Amino acid sequence: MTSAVIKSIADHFNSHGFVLVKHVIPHELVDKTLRFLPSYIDNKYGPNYQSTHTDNPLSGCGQTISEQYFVPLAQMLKLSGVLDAILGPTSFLRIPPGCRAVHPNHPEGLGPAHQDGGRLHDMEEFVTAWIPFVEIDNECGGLGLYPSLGIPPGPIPEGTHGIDMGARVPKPVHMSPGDVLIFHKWLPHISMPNTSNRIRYSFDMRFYSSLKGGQKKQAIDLQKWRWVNPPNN
Ligand SMILES: O=C(O)CCC(=O)C(=O)O
Repeated sequence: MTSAVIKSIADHFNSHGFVLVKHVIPHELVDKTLRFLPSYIDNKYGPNYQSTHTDNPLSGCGQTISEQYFVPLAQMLKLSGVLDAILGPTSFLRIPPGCRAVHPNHPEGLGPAHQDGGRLHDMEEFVTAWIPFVEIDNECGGLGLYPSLGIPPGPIPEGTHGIDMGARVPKPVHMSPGDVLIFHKWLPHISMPNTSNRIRYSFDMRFYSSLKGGQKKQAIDLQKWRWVNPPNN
């Protein structure tokens, strides 16, 4: 990626609170993940498994098994220069990344409108990277964004039905495997229904610049490529 492309990606993120980065994950990595995830999830949960917003199939997967699937994806993003341009010297990946399998006829997706920053209280500045492994179109759903709100400077109150968006319609983001959607921690978004006949496999990764005391999860140091614990844990 040239520095002009990286700058335009960062400019889009800064003015809209999100950016879609096309073709950043090589197809070999997408294919490798797709060879693993469906059988792993079937074996762990059975064929009728429905993701929820709070479970995570990669938890308990074992460091060496799971690492070989998500570390190369994080590496591609880090080495592209995009994360550093958006977040500053991006140094850590929260572990484990979210992992989703949203089945057909999941009419409400995984949950209502929310901000990641309003849910992950132990983290300060971070961005979320949403990485699908299947084609994301109107039927398969993916994430719906509310950029019309601008980037709110902090949490919008969230009730049991999420953030009240009134009559606002979420902006769908169409993506192909290999694309990555990066968004600000305060950007409201919603998990869209999957009305296709395909299972929607995706990862969501959180990247941040510094490791603070009080963070609950382990991280991968993206400079040294090793697992680290937050201080005082
Ligand atoms: O993958 C999805 O459908 C929802 C993911 C999401 O909302 C999130 O990562 O915050």
